[in-house]
Amino acid sequence: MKRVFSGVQPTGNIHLGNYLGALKQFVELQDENECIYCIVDEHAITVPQDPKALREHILDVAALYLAIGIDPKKAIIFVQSDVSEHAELGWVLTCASTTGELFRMTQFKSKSGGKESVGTGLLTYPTLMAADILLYDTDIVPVGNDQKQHIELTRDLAIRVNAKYGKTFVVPDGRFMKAGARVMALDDPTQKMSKSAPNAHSRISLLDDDAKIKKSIMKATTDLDGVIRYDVENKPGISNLLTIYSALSGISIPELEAKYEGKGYGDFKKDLVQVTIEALKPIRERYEEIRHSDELNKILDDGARRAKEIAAPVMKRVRDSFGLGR
Ligand code: ATP
Ligand code: LTN
Repeated sequence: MKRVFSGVQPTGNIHLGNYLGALKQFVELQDENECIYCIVDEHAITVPQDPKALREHILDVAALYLAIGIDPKKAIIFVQSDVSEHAELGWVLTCASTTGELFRMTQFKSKSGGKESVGTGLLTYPTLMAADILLYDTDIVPVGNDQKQHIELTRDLAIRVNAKYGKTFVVPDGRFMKAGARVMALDDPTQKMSKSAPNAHSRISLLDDDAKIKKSIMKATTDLDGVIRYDVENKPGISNLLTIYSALSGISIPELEAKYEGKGYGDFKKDLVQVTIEALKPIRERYEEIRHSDELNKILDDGARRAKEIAAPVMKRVRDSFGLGR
């Protein structure tokens, strides 16, 4: 059995990009592997958060994990700040990293772009992410494409520490979806779909109602030539919608191209609205059932306990390797 670890930030608006790029894999992997899924609240505070809203968003993500089909009997679901070893190993790995490699991260560059000074947490974000992963002797990390560089850094840090201090960490691999690893914004298919984009119609959140789903898809940016063909370079809007359609329905992109040959964007979009509504409705219904149940907190308490049982001995190994403490 392989150990799988991944995390999602509790920053609201979990969207189709998060689902198709990452969360769907979480469900697929849970039967054959030992899976650990984290709600990374310490990553969320790399940018200012309203404390009350953050607490709500933590439970929102936990409920969504269950609503999409993660089974707490199979997988561990827990909150990052419930296991103090994350922050502890984060510091150690910050010390094992260099400012050069952190300044090179494209996510840091885009989030700090143009500003003279930004929160330090934005820079050290990837060393905390490396800590999350390495703390569990993780083999596989299912994530979206945008996290590739962070996974590479995690591997570099693990290899560096192992070379210097003796075998301390398992070196993990990223796992990326074929369809859905990078879902683009509906209003601008050159940007990735994001939780924080100001235009709500740029994304479809997993909890959007049917009317919102319809409006966002019907408004989605396409092009003028009216042909339904996958061509990211020249037709990024339609290509993105084909990706979403394919990932949600299981129908391959060539099959979709054949199905819609000679038809217009209007017909295609109307069908995609239906496919999306049907995929998200059961998630929304299950979410409503669980979100305010007592069960949710019990699952997170149990998850934290089980996570800590794995993390504590690994952290002890790290302290021994580095010569920390007595
Ligand atoms: P966002 O950019 O939307 O604010 P994020 O990447 O900052 O999201 P998370 O919520 O932690 O933050 O992401 C959870 C998972 O979703 C990660 O594995 C990430 O790679 C994936 N993901 C995020 N956006 C997309 C996207 N547009 N397409 C595919 N996967 C994505
Ligand atoms: N950086 C990720 C979230 C994240 C994560 C992790 C993913 C934090 N820790 C550990 C996988 C493994 C993001 O922004 N999407």
